[in-house]
Amino acid sequence: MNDTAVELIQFRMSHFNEKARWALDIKQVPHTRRTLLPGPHRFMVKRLTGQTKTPVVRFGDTAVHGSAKIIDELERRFPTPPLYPEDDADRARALEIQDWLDGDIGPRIRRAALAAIVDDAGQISRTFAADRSLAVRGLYRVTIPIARGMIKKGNGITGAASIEDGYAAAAEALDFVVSQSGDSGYLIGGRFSVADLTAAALLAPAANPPDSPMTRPTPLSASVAAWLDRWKDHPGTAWVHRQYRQHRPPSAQLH
Ligand SMILES: N[C@@H](CCC(=O)N[C@@H](CS)C(=O)NCC(=O)O)C(=O)O
Repeated sequence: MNDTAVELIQFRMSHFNEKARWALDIKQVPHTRRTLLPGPHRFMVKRLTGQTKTPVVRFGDTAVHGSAKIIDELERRFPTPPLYPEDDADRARALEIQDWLDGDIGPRIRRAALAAIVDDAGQISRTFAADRSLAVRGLYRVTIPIARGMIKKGNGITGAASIEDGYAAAAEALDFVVSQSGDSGYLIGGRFSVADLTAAALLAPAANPPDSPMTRPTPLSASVAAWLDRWKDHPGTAWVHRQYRQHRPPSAQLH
């Protein structure tokens, strides 16, 4: 890869991947995207980074993984528009909110959102392989029942209480964005920052922002519809939709 080329290695439908994608898009960083299927992804990601989680962004020969580290690197290489608040105390608070959402809320919400699709191989295939050929989608679909135990274990889906805990995380974060955003509509310093981007992206699986990279594929299964129904009237969902409408630009992907 040449020194200045930027490549995002991602899953198509994933809130942590959406965080990195949104940061690349808002900074209008011309880049290519390599979309992997969860499962087979691990060979390439492990080779590049020594671990298996996406997103990964390659800046030339340097591979950075972890959405917060990726945003930090983007902020350094492509400072405009800034995602970090200028004021030191605001920046520290915005990064603290990002840490909490990344480390605590994000994985718990994913657990509940995944629980709504994990028993439906067709829905999993539509969610992660929508852009693939019919043959690849079909093949992927038949591997799901074999991988199901691993998907559940890997995401902490261990029973009803673990899923309830995911609902609690979604409610907590939706309540938080409403109480914290106040009159300005933003979490920190009266303007859009890494805190808003992180909250909106990580809440997207619950809020289903329309016309966005995180819009659920249709038809929705009954369990996905029930999961989304829980949150559709929460004012936090309207907050997420507003961030998407006002601050989520179209893709800066190179074609
Ligand atoms: N804290 C990480 C979390 C990344 C993460 O959990 N990625 C998931 C997708 S949402 C993943 O790639 N899982 C596959 C694996 O663990 O092998 C970040 O902010 O990027």
